[in-house]
Formats: sequence, C-alpha cells, structure tokens
Amino acid sequence: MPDPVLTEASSQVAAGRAVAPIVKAMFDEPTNTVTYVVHDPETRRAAVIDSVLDFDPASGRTRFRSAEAVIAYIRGHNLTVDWLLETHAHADHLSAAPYLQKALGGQIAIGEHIVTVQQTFGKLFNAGSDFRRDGSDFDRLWKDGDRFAIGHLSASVLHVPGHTPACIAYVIGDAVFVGDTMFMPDYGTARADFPGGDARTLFRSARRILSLPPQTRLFMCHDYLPAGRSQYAWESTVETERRSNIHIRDGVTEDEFVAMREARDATLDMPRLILPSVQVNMRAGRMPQAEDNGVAYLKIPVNAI
Ligand SMILES: N[C@@H](CCC(=O)N[C@@H](CS)C(=O)NCC(=O)O)C(=O)O
Ligand SMILES: [Fe+2]
Repeated sequence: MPDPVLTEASSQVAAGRAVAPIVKAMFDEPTNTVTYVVHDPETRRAAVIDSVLDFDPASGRTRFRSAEAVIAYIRGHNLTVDWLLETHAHADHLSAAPYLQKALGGQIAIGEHIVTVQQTFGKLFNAGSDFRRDGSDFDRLWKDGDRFAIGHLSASVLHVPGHTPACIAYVIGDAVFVGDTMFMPDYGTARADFPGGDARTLFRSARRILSLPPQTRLFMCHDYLPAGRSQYAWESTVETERRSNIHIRDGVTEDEFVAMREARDATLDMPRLILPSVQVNMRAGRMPQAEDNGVAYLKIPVNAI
C-alpha cells in the first residue's frame, strides 16, 4: 500500500545526512530511560525528547537530578530549546517537560491521540473536572505526517501506535527517535498490554519504521540490558534491526509476532512507577491540582488496573 508520509520521511532521511543532527543521549538508570537532546549545529536550536523527573514512590518526593543534567548540557553547549517532545505518555517514569520549560522555554508536544489516553486514564483515576481531556495541557498535538523544524533541521512525525494509542516516532534529519516501538536487536520490542495497546498494531508500526532507508539511525527510548550484554546501548539502524531484531527482523510474520508478544506480555509485571507516571504524564507532566492544604496527591486505584 502506498504510504506518502513514509515516502516523505524517507527523502528527509536521505537529505538529512547532509546536515546531520547532533544527538546527545542521557541515560537514567533507575527507569532505564534514554533522554535525548537533539540540535542543529548551524543554528544551535534544540529539542529535548522524553525527559525524566526523578520520583521516589516510597516518599512521594520528586527530584531534579536528571532534568538538571539536561539543563547543564543545554546551557553548556549554548543551545536554544524550541521543543520538549514526548514520544508517548510514559508508564514507567514521570516527564520533566514542565520543569524544563520553566528553565529553558520550548513547547511541550505529544501525539494527538493523547486524548484517548486522557479519556481512559481520566476514568481510571476518577479525575475531576479540572482535568481537561482534550489535549490542551500540551502546547502542540501532532498528527501523522506533520512537519516542523529545529533550526535548519527538518523533522516529521510518524504515528506508530501499538505500545500505546498515541505513540509517535520523530524523524529528525537522518535520525529517528522510535519511542517504545522497538528496542536494541537483542531485546526486541515494547510490550503491548497497556490500556489501548495492541500487538498487531505494534508490529505494523515497527515494520513501518523499518521501511525507512537501511542507514537510517534509530534511537531507542529504553535499554534493559539483556543477559549476555554488559553495556547499555540505545542506537541502532534500520538495517541492523531488520537483520537481527529478535522479535521483528525480516521474515517474522505478523501472526508469529503477535503470538510471541502476547505470550510474553502475560508474564510481565506492571512497571514500578505506572500509577504515578500516567497520572502525571496525562497532565503533560504536571501534578494534579493541590488540595486545600496546598499538597498535591497521587491516587492508587485498588483492584482497578
Ligand atoms: N521493570 C520495568 C518495566 C518497564 C516496562 O514495562 N517497560 C515497557 C516500556 S514502558 C516495555 O515495553 N518493556 C518491554 C518488555 O519488558 O518486554 C519497570 O518497572 O519500570
Ligand atoms: Fe513506554
């Protein structure tokens, strides 16, 4: 089937090799998350992708060690932040986008289907009328095929649902920030058992990314250090993933993938931070409104998830 959005993204990748974006990866070991700062070397305009707010669920305390590291990098390299991009509403860490926005500026953006996620989790957490479920907590909502710029770098948006309904991959120059679609070849793919997730849809989204040119650089959102590897890793290519990804390399059929993914998902525990993460991330990384004592509370739904 012709896919005009992917055709456009492919020519962008080819052109993107002329002025490649500079990509800085910052790994958060407690949540196995990779935050990226991507910038245009000519104009020094930048985007931050998938930032992390440190959160200790035992004490309910937030800390800003990861966010401050991003701020130090941005200031140290004299960059101007235009975008604070989320690949999806993460279920395993809280976003630091509002904290970074206060310090650095930039617009907070996510996929337009965040409204579906907001409706699902708004209901689960019985959020009050102060919680807007129309995406308006974000500054920008992306559609498949949307294009934007980071200085002179071209960026475009691929809607890649499956892990969650709102997942986005960002194609920036010749680099793709794949979010939680696939991981390093020896780890495979993301789970598809969260509300609104679907293994068949995930397969199609991952294979769509793998239809980009073979040399396209792919940057993963997580690395879980599978047995047999001792160094964290997060960068791969279309060619490498097609040759050797244990779940979605060339030759694996959709039905084989779905059977494997659903069997594995049935064995997985919920992420340690899923309850705080989704309550905060559905609000673009902000805490629920403080109560009359000035304290914000996060809920734990009992036997509901
Ligand atoms: N043990 C981790 C699990 C995190 C997790 O479930 N990660 C998701 C991405 S948000 C995933 O796709 N994991 C893939 C897998 O374990 O197969 C935690 O508690 O945070
Ligand atoms: Fe995720």
